Amino acid sequence: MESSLILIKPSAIERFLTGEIISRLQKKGLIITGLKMMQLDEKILREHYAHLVDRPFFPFLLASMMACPVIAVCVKGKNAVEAVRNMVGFTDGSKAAPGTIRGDYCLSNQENIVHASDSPENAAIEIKRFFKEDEIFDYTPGYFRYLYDPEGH
Ligand code: IDP
Ligand code: MG
Repeated sequence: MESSLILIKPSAIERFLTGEIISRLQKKGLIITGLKMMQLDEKILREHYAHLVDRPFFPFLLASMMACPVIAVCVKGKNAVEAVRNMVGFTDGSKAAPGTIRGDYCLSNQENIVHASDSPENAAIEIKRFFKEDEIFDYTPGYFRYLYDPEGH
C-alpha cells in the first residue's frame, strides 16, 4: 500500500473547503493515516518548495502558505500518489479538468487549494517533513474488504 501527503492550503481553509476535500479523499477509498493542523513557517516552506525558491513568485507563495494554518493529511491506498494527483488536477486551476479538486474549486496558479506529493519517493520525504512517526496510524479499517480484493488489488 502506497502513501501520499496532501496539504489543505490556506486557500481551502479560508473558503471552508476542508470537509469537501477530506470527503473526496475518503469517498475514493483512500485511508487516512494522519491528520493535523499546523502553522507553516519559512524554514519548512523553503525545504518543501526548494524547487521554486529562485522563482520570482516565491515570496508570494511563502506569504500565501503562511496566511493561516494548513491541514496535513496522510493517506494510503493502491497507487495512492498517482491517484491523488489525478484527483487534484493541473497546477493552474483555470486549466485543471472539471471533476478534479483544482478544476472544481479554483482558477488560480498559486491559490490552488491543495498540495499533493508527485512521486512515491517525494511522498516518503514529505510525510516525514510534516508528521512525526507516532502521528501516523497505519491501521486496517474494517471496511478494507469493500475496497480491494483479498490480495489488495
Ligand atoms: P504542484 O503543486 O502542482 O505540484 P509545483 O510546480 O510543484 O506544482 O508548484 C508548487 C506550488 O507553487 C503550486 O501548487 C502553486 O501554489 C505555486 N506555483 C507554481 N507555479 C506558480 C506560478 O507560476 N505562480 C504562482 N504560484 C505558482
Ligand atoms: Mg509540486
